[in-house]
Amino acid sequence: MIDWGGVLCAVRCDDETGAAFVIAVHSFALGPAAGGTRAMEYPSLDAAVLDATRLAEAMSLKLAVAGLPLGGGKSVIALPVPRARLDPARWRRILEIHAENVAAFGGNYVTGPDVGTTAADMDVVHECGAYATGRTPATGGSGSSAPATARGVHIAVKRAAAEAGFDELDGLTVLIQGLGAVGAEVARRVAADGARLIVADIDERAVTAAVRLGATAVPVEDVLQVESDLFVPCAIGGIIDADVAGTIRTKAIAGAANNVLTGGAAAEVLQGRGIVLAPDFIANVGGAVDLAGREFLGWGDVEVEQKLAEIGDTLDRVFADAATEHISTDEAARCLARRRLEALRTSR
Ligand code: NAD
Ligand code: PPY
Repeated sequence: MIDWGGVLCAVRCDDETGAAFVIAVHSFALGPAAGGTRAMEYPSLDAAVLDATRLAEAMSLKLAVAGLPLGGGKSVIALPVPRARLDPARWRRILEIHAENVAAFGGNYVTGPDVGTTAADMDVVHECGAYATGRTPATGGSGSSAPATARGVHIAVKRAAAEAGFDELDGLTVLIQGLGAVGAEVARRVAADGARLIVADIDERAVTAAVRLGATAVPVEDVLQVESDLFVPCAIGGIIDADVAGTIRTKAIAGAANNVLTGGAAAEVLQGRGIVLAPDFIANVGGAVDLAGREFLGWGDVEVEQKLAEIGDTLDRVFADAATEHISTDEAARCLARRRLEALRTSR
């Protein structure tokens, strides 16, 4: 059984395309549920369901901490083969079916891009009758959320560094896992701050671009053994369990990857070792702020940047609460999310 606590999880398996579709809604408490569409291969349907439910929960926490009037949701499309090997007609059909599923929620679940989907894919979902955020600007969407996410992660990296006793990033060794849309931009920003970059990505082209920025590349399988001042995970979740937390050689962790820890035990081990953890659902909220702020709340650049700046204050609050309560920063952040959710719910 999955220990979850969310509202509902819908699953559809399609023989024609070979894809399985999961939409998990963790909460409607603050409004319609929102969260992107992740499309990738999974070892099993159970693994896809588990990922969707955990990601939807992370969305609830993220949106509540940021005070955005939306619940948490997420879509997962478990692909029969890697996205790069799907022919365009089959991918189009997969998006059509996904749009049908999202539309069945009647506006109570809103999607957007995530790992494996793009703004152009959201155009297709929208055109097929389901509201999707993060469409291309040509079709009236707000475009990629990755730059805003990267700006927020950059703020979180600096605050986590400060909490670990570093006044600035200049001269620090920053290890970045994943140089995609978010990680590459974070890399540019921390390199501009004077940090020494160590990078890893399964995509050789992404690594080559970072090496041009002056980064040192390490093999992807070595990342969790490499020593750094700051570790910035921007690839996949579930990489830090209690064992890894016990051996990782860094002073602080702040990144974009959702659900970077496998659970609360890992957070406690990190806390016990004095490693600062900026909870991912605070550090990576920039994309949600950009999409939800612009498309639902009518925000422009000023409001988006103000909300991103709050990431630093929220982290300071979480670091202080964790110290006072003798709990991990992950637990302190979850408590803050619950308090803000309750306050928002009662003020509605
Ligand atoms: P992306 O797909 O553009 O980039 C991910 C990168 O990670 C790719 O370059 C990929 O090759 C690399 N990668 C995959 N597996 C790897 C591994 N084992 N080791 C090293 N590199 C690996 O995705 P993105 O938009 O940059 O998002 C990165 C992470 O941040 C994801 O976990 C995503 O869920 C999360 N996130 C993104 C946003 C956003 O606005 N894009 C918002 C919140 C959270
Ligand atoms: C994420 O932050 O992980 C998202 O999925 C962003 C998002 C927020 C609101 C609608 C769609 C996607």
